[in-house]
Amino acid sequence: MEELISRRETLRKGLAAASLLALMPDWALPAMAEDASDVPFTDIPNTFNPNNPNSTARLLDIRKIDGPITPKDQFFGTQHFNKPEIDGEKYRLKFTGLVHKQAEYSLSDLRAMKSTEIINGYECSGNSPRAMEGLCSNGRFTGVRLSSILKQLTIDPRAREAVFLGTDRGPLDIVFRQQTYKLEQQFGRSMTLENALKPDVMVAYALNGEPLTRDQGFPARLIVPGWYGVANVKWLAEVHLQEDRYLGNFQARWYRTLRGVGGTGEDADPETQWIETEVTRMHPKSVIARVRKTAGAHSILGFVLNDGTPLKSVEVQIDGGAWQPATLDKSNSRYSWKLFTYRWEGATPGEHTLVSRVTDANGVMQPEAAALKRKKTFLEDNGQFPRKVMIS
Ligand SMILES: Nc1nc2c(c(=O)[nH]1)N[C@H]1C(S)=C(S)[C@@H](COP(=O)(O)O)O[C@H]1N2
Ligand SMILES: [Mo]
Repeated sequence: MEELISRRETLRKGLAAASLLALMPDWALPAMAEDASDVPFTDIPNTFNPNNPNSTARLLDIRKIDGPITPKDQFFGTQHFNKPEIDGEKYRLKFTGLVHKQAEYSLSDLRAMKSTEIINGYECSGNSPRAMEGLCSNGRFTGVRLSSILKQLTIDPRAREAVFLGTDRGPLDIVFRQQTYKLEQQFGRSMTLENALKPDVMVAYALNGEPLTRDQGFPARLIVPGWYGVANVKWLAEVHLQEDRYLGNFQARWYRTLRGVGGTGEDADPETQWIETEVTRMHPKSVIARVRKTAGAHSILGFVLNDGTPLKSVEVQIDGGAWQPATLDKSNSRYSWKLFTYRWEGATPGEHTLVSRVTDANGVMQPEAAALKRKKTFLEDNGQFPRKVMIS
């Protein structure tokens, strides 16, 4: 960071041309690049393979983050069923249910509408240290505001719920009491109409300025900034407005969290209440992604994911010492991931433990992993992630 600032200052003094300054990268990693080398993490299992050909998921190797935007060909990817191959010419996005004008749009119809862009960083709600926190990315999405389409169609005042159906489908076990029904199901998610009409929710057809790939939901997908990845329905086929709650498998069952609240934290404590909640907005999480050795010191780079609430602080702790403030990157925006750097002075040879924590403006602090003990189900793991590095 300091290097970058002084480089900018030199330029500022030496160059009258403000336009050249605008070309300077507006983020911190380039400062770490010159004569810098990666410090190895010792906490990564030998079996870790972000591009495992036997897995349907692709992870981002966070050690390779080298800019604010995840390149399109490194973007993480995951889904439950098949990845439908859709003909962009034949594609139609349908709007059904409680709208006065039912409608369908082709991809070129969508592209012809007034477009909007947002930088959105998100993670799968199953992301965790087990996946080396690689089920996340940060991209620039282009599309059409969902609210502007819906308003054109005139929403029936009875509508309360927006259901988003993908083109993908597959076999599911639907359990009802003692019965299991083996059924072919379409991927579906929902949210309240109020949430669906928030101005940042969009039907996106491009990532980083290029069409979505098949894996990324071609031709169009939903993007719900600040929410866990599952809200971002890919291969979007239909938006259906209804009055009642939608209780599809991926809404009511697979994406919920069971946790204890109240009491002292012991399972036996009668004060403990067990609550089950839907997976919606991202809980604040920070992750140390990369450590670089520079001429005078070491540079720690990490990212924060959250629901868009402004941040109060990101802090780094080394070997159990005092928490130190990290520097948030200039490239950060409301719904992007928030990159941070920390300049680590005087690192001694040997193994060290580095951990970060984020606190948002509402005072919500990323918990220690142990504090999540009463979260019984594995989704929404935003615990602090202590990393081990070897300094040579
Ligand atoms: N149609 C459809 N959309 C989907 C899914 C799916 O299975 N089907 N998976 C969701 C989940 S769980 C996640 S985390 C994100 C992943 O988005 P990405 O593959 O673009 O990274 O897609 C979401 N959208
Ligand atoms: Mo996910």
